Amino acid sequence: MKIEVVTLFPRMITGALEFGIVGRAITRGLMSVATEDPRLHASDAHRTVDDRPYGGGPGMVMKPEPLLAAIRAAHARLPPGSLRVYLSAQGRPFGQAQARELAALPGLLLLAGRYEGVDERVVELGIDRELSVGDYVLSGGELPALLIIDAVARLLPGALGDERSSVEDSFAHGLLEGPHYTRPEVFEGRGVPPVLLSGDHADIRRWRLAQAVARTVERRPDLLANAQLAPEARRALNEFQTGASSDAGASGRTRSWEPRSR
Ligand code: 4G3
Repeated sequence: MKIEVVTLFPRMITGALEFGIVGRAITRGLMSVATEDPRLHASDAHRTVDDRPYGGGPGMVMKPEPLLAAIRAAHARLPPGSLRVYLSAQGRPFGQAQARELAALPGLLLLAGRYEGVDERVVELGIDRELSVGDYVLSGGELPALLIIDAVARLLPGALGDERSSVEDSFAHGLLEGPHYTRPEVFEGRGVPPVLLSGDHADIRRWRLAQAVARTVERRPDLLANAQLAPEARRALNEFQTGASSDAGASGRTRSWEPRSR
């Protein structure tokens, strides 16, 4: 997959992509990331990329000519069928489903804005989709662009290596992940749930699913409203809900192997 990022700070993008799974995906040739700096398309002596907003008000707006020129230069390097995405807090929410959709594309252009935003005519003329990575305001679209690159990279076939698979991940099943443990068996006086030491793999699977369900109910009940749960996860949820609601107490029955709620 080919990715282009249009940004006034190219090194914010390239510097962050050298590491971990994303870095390996690039060195393995599964993905390429290039940048295009709108400042290189500014025609005046001062290389101006911003201007004051029509109608007044605070802050500056990215001016249209150098920005659209940068988008077109980057888009011309991408294969047909590529998508041009603008990151802003006004966009539709980016989630795992969107990540899967983007990972299936041959190419992706990400526009990272600065200042108060970009001239709206650039969005009309040069952008296919406006996405938000969450309900908060950042000083630029570079971190959202990196976040999307990361979420997409780990879905590319071969990116996680043979031993791991993104289908095991949080959200792949529509549930949060449960807790993880490694050695030592006792750490600062705290043990590991005995079931994980039992060697009974069917039991371990059921326990992990129950943990994932309990955590999702507690922390992200909104996920369960839309979740496409596998039959065995659906069964675990029903068990949790009947078990939890038929009992007194604020958060249902406490099982000995469940960590205390935080
Ligand atoms: C454009 C994205 C860019 C307009 C970008 C701000 C938050 C998100 C920017 C604008 C951003 C997000 C740069 N902040 N939630 N800041 O995805 O108003």
